[in-house]
Amino acid sequence: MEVITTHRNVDFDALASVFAAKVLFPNAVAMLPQSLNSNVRSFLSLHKDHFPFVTVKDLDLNDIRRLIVVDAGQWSRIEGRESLSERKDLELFVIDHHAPGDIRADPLICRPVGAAVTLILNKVREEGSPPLSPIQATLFISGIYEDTGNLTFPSTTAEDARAVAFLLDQGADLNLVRDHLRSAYNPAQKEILFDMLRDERRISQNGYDVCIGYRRIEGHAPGLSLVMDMYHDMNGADATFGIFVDPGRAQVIVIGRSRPNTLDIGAIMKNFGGGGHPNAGSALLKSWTEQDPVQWITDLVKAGGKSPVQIADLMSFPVTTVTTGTSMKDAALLLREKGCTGLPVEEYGKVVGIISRRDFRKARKAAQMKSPVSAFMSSKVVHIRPDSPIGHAVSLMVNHDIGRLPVIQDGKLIGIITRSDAMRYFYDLMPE
Ligand SMILES: [Mn+2]
Repeated sequence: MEVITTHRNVDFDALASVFAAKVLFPNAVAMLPQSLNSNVRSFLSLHKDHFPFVTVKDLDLNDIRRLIVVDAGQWSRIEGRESLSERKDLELFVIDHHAPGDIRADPLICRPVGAAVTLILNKVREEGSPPLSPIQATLFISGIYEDTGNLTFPSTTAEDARAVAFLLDQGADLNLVRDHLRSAYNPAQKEILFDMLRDERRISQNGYDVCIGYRRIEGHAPGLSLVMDMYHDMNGADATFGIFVDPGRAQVIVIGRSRPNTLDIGAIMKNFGGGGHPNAGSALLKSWTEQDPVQWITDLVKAGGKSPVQIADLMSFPVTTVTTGTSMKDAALLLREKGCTGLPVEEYGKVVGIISRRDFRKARKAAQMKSPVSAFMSSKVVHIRPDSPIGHAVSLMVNHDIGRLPVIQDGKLIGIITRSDAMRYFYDLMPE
């Protein structure tokens, strides 16, 4: 028997991948784990006839000759792995878009695209399979939209967009997609969210603002990842962790979210046998000994947080400065000569102001150009430390509407970082 399966807590990409794989392997049986995300569960209750499936309980796993695993590469995520992972005679085929896991398969298709179903649809197109039904196309496009945040997550590739175009050609219905992906937000989730907001802890780690929510749960608590999405949106931190402790089952679920270019959540979760993407991930821990959650996350971030690019790596130095007594005219000449848009103003070796192009507009009269820069400079100096992450520089510039930040260490000016330095970093325009 040929069986297609996927990871526990089936989401739309996993479900779409299973049924797209069924286009490639029409004789295979779709076997879904018993834990389904709530929106997938409601989708299936309506579409059972179009997408028939079995569970582990319906099959004798020894009858499986060939196992096709989609959207997962790790045995720990597969239901029935106890009897499947040790089988020597089992033919394995994996199609996945996560970092390679421990399922040794041949063939193995594993590339970092936004959604696993994209990889399968590539094969479907290559093989020139018969046209998809609009119902299939709608399910498959839901998988791509969910895993790529409607093609906005940084993990999205041109391949994902091409797969979307292909599915729209096949009649995918975007009105239905919105409906499928709308998550049920029930009173239990609301209660968890409110408790977490009331009792949140914040730490600063590796230069990042990290928010930690901690809550006890009892038994199965569906929709925690939705709770975490909302919690992360609301608390505005660089990274957010939710620690959900279930004393009855002696297990802990850790879910993380982060803003782009901050902490790599997937890498952190991997240290704990979990996984995910740079901006979202989770892990299930089977042992928990009442540690202080804040300390625990601090250690976890320290151990798994990729050392971020720091201001010191991007700043320019040495910095051209003027003193408070420099005339506006001389400062203007210096600006033009250096081709920059602003200069720090120093007095006795300390930065006391910034004079920028904007300030020169205020001093249009010729007489005013003879005044010292101290008359026109802005003396509110927002500065940054060299070991801060680049994300902090960007939020300071945006919040204060400024284009440059002096980099100050031990009271001394050691560099300057500008908006264009930050842009260069974000758009990968680093000079070779
Ligand atoms: Mn996926």
